[in-house]
Amino acid sequence: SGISVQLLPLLNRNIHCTAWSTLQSGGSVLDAVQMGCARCEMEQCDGSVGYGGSPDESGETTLDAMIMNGDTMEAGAVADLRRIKNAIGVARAVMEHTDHTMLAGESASVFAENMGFVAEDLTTNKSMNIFSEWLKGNCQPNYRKNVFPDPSKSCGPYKPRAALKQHKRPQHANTRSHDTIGMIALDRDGHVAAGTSTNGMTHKVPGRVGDSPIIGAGAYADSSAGGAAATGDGDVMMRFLPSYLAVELMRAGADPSAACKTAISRIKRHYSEFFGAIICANTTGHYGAACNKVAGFSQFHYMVSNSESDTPLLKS
Ligand code: SD4
Repeated sequence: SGISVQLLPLLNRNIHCTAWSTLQSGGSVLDAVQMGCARCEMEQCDGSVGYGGSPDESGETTLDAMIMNGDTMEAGAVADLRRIKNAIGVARAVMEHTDHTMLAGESASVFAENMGFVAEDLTTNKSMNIFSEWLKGNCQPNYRKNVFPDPSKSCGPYKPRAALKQHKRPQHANTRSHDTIGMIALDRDGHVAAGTSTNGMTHKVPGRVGDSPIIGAGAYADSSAGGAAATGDGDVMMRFLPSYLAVELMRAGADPSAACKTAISRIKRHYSEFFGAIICANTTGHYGAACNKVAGFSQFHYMVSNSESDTPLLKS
């Protein structure tokens, strides 16, 4: 009864099954995307989704998320969301309860509280530890040394960036596998939805917003063409709207794999070493994926459930 495709930060079948079983039990494609992402938020997938991950330069975890309805082209997004764990839920509330598309920062949190979302501290012992190690100058073990050859330049000892006048201090994607959950769901009636949820980039400048909540960058859905979702080095990827591009290429007749490859190579033209991946699915339920293979990090995993098999197919 449709298809659910997702870029998963963790090889976690349960999260995948949450989206698929939502579809199977008659939920809408939007419900499937929301429930799948929300589960990841609660389980803190890989530390890159939900609370307790990717502390910023002040130690705080902030969340980005979006959801898009490919039938109506409505979308809802939150950026730099603070104190609320269920970012994808707030994104959906923005879509369904306001005339707006994106709310950001402190005011987004106030909106969420007014909508009944519980305000909680998003800091955990783990995120505090990542932060305090960084203050001391200890990099996380998974830094992309190949991309940032001098890791000492990109971690502590902490000095405010402004004082250093170093606004371009390199950021790091968390590269154990990849980050962010990105999902596409398509049902048998051809409804398409897509969404993302992430806690962004570790040690980001407070206020930094990544690609994930940007419509057309993190994800895109149009029931007349298909859906796409992307993950990786958001600061670079958002400049190319890869999800929008992939959907438009599928509309023009490209098969999903070719659409994904083109979206990735468009970014590579300018940033050959960027870290990122994209998944897409068209309205006939065909899907594809592509990533940029930077040395040492050549694998992205995604999972697919469709009516031929409701056992998630794991792909690299
Ligand atoms: C971001 N794309 O905020 C997200 C996080 C990520 O590898 O996927 N990092 O840039």
